[in-house]
Amino acid sequence: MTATTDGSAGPMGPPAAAASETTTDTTTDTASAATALHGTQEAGALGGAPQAGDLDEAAAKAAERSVAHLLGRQDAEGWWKGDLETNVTMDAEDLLLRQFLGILDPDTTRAAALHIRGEQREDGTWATFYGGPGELSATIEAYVALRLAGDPPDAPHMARASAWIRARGGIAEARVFTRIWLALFGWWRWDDLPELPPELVFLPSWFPLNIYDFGCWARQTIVPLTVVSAKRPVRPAPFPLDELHTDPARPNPRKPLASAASWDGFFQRVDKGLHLYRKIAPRRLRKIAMNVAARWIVERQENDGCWGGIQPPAVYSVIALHLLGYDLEHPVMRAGLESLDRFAVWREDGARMIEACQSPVWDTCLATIALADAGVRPDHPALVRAADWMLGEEIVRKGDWAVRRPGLPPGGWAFEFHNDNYPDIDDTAEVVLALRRVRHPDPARLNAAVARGTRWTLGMQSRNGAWGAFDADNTSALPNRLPFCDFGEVIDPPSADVTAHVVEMLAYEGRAQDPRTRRGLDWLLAEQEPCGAWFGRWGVNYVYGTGSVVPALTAAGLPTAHPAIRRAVAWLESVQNEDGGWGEDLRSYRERKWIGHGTSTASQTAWALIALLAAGERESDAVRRGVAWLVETQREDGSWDEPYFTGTGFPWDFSINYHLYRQVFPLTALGRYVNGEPVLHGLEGG
Ligand code: R01
Repeated sequence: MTATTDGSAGPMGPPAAAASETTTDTTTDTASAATALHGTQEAGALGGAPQAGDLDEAAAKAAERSVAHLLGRQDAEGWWKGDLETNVTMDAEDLLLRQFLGILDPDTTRAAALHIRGEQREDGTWATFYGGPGELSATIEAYVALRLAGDPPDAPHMARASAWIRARGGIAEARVFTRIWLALFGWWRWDDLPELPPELVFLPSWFPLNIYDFGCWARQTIVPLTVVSAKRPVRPAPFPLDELHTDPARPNPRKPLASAASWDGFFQRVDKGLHLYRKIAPRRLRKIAMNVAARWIVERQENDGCWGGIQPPAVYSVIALHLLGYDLEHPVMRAGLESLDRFAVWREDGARMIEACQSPVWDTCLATIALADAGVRPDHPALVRAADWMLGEEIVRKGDWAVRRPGLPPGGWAFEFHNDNYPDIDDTAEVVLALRRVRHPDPARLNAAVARGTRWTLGMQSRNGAWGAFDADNTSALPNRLPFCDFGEVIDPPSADVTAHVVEMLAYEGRAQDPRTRRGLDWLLAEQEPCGAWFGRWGVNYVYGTGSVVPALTAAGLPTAHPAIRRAVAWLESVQNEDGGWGEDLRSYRERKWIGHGTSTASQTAWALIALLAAGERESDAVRRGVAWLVETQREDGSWDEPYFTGTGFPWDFSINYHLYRQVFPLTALGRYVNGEPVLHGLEGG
């Protein structure tokens, strides 16, 4: 298949001037160069140190193949979506939910168990990312799910898992979420879990620890869990779980309290107080609180029945509403349960994987940018369809973000198909950048959407001059201190990667000199690590942060000779692998020695290249070797493999393998290598 199958005159535009100076044949556009090459050189056949001309041709051909692959994966409606792979706690909790509601069916159980079994490793454990260490909570949840599917505890794979779990301290050492799931079936005592009182919903938005001090994903999880925590439901256990305790006679060992002078010790004592309060809490007050929580939840249900487009809040919301008397036939519950089915991905072998959420908006803006970088014409039907679809996804009403920015008019994009209450700044910035790469037949419509998105983004700037993902000024240190919050990230403070995407977008919108852009830029410069890299909050890790920030700095007008950019270039070159690629292991979130280091991956190699190209390093040895790595590892069909997780949900605790990252980022890197840095066609004559 080629990129021209739609019958248009050909997708590739003329190369940017910057690139034509450096390619061997300045008169040949990338499409004809790639076509001329077609079939003459196999990927991986470069061998040795590539000659500049050979490499340029091979890169153009690799980009061409990648374009064809990506165009072939676009949905007829205009969007792209890769699988969003996380870990088996999603699948286990889905089964436990169905067991709890009494709707677990054999087919679902068998298909989920097939997936869970396939993810188990030799030592009996499950990890939360490819190649990662065994993780206790995930291993417990996966084990329980397989027991629900009928796997006997003495089967070798089950015995290996339970022995490992006991050696790690058993259920008592698992995270709070895991113990809540077990408490629902009497496998753990509710009294030995931190309290989460529903009266929390009464706290006004200026009071410490009110629900708007939590990141939106945690907020949507916590509100339903206050109801569950107050109700303390216990369903009959389908089997005992003694084998997951170190000492089944003493299943809930008490842990010593931390010093009263420490924050941990302070909140542990508050939690003890809340356990007492539970016994004396006025019944009527609790009831009103739970009704407020129920209304809060129901008001936030999306049109498709889910909550926030992500699976965990949907699961807990369904449980909470059920506990408050919504039966399974209630329209809210029916829609909620149907939405849960839509998180399932069915494999050819009959296995069923649950996605934590779906990434169509994010994948579509990144694919649009990549295709444009590769030289696909701005009025190509695929790009126009993508832009049409993105324009239709604009969110034009207020959401939870308006609690902190009440006067700000709406106009942003969320990550998922259905998440109108939680547009995010990262998606909005990248969608604007993507829309500007398309020559749309209705430029006034596109310009108006971009103007609203830009205004909303500027309004969401935090006090420190930078941007978080979903909210402004979501920086309270208190939520992470709660004994309840022992997993993941529960606040949404500004990060370098999101701020960089915003600064890049504002610069391309002609606002590089706006004082708000300059504050973001200053914040970024101050955030650079002594080694020259930036931390990656939503991608792994310093390679993602640095790959995001450097193009923003140059877009905002910093000269490539600026010391910050030179230090970033030096850092990237210092961590390049022998094979020419870049890789950074997820363990870099825990262990300094992994910072910048790990097996080369397509997306991380691309991030490094995108930064180096923005920094003017096109002719460097590092870039040549990196581009050669991408060319050599490309598959016949124009795609790349990437078992490693390079996306971050919560640093260390929750990692994501975005299955489209391996296609879109290498294409952007190759495209910019071949054609030069982006040129914004959409701004002409708009
Ligand atoms: C989760 C959980 O499953 C989850 C799922 C998705 C996200 C956050 C942000 C974005 C948008 C997309 C997805 N961008 C900023 C990212 C860009 C790369 C977060 C969490 C797990 C446990 C709990 C997510 Br508790 C709550 C939610």
